[in-house]
Amino acid sequence: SIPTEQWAQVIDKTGGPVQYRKIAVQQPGPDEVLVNIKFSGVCHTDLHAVNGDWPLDTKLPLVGGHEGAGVVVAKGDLAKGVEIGDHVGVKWLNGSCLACDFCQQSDEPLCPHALLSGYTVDGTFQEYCIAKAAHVAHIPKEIPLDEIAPVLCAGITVYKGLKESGAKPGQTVAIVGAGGGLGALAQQYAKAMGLRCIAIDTGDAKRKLCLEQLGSESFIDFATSKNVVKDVQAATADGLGPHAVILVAVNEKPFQQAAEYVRPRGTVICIGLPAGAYLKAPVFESVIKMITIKGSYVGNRKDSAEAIEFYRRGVIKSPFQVVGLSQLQMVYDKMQAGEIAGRYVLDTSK
Ligand code: 8ID
Ligand code: ZN
Ligand code: ZN
Repeated sequence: SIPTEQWAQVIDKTGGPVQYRKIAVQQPGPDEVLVNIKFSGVCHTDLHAVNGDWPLDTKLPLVGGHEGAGVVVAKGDLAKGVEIGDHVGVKWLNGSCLACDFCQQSDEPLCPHALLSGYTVDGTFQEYCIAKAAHVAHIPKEIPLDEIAPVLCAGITVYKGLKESGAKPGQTVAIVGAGGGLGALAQQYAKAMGLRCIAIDTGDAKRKLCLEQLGSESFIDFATSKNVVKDVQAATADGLGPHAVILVAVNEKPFQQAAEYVRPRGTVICIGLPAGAYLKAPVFESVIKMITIKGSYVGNRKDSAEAIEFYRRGVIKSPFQVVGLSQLQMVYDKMQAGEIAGRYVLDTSK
């Protein structure tokens, strides 16, 4: 039976603090499902939402979270293609109109009516979460729910970004912010897609992780390198730079460096969203190198299904640690300090 009250992590105002307290369980609307969230990853986006980093207001009070894996416990009359008992994921894209120009061409993240979990609607840092039935990710029952949680935002997003880069098997991608949640998964998806990786981040723990567990061929420490641009180029066999750059760092600097070291004809994919940051590229080199710079934003329903299928096949392994939902503030503190290698996943029962 579904309780009327549940534990959640809530902010009442931008800037926090985040409070672990009991709130009411909502009922699903006609086209919605109610998901008993078992585990939720913590994405840096959740911290941006608390801090008010972006030029887009959140709802308040707000339950954050958008990497939720759980079990459907109730559904509305019009909720199609999903049954009670199914394992599903609640993603950043909680819902979209399914009718606009973008939804019609499977660019649902661009929908002007998109609902964003843990931002414009309550998210997955609670035991029972509402989501639009059309947009929940379907999770095969053989996949443990704690393991799949980070895939539901980080995995989908980097998989989509790698596809958008156009990099082909055998080519090299630089992953900037490689030791974080998105970066760790980016190396694993890149490897599974036949790409070679240069990891860029800082510290010995992240160096070890990238080189020994995640399959990168080289690691550049942005904090100790005397010249990141030269070092990245030197890490490619012919010294001409990586074919693609995946920017998942939460810092403006690399968004102003990538165009300098990307290979001629190469592509820079911007995914990280540091507060108030601007892209920069020299016009002369951008033109004569014929480079491409583009943004990439989560993924559509098909990208999501594909990213989960890579995981189900056992070719994606990325580190995560599980703590209780009650520990969210500790996770945010470590994230702010850049101390998380991989991902934290919250167990909503603790
Ligand atoms: O759809 C999207 N575009 C999307 C989806 C999901 C997340 C975008 N994001 C955004 C988040 O909002 C956030 O801004 O991607 C960014 C990364 O999220 P994350 O992976 O969850 O963050 P993290 O775990 O804190 O990792 C960030 C890493 O960047 C490194 C840090 O050391 C950390 O490991 N980093 C920093 I800060 N500065 C760096 C630099 N100059 C750097 N790495 C390399 N060079
Ligand atoms: Zn996210
Ligand atoms: Zn739409």
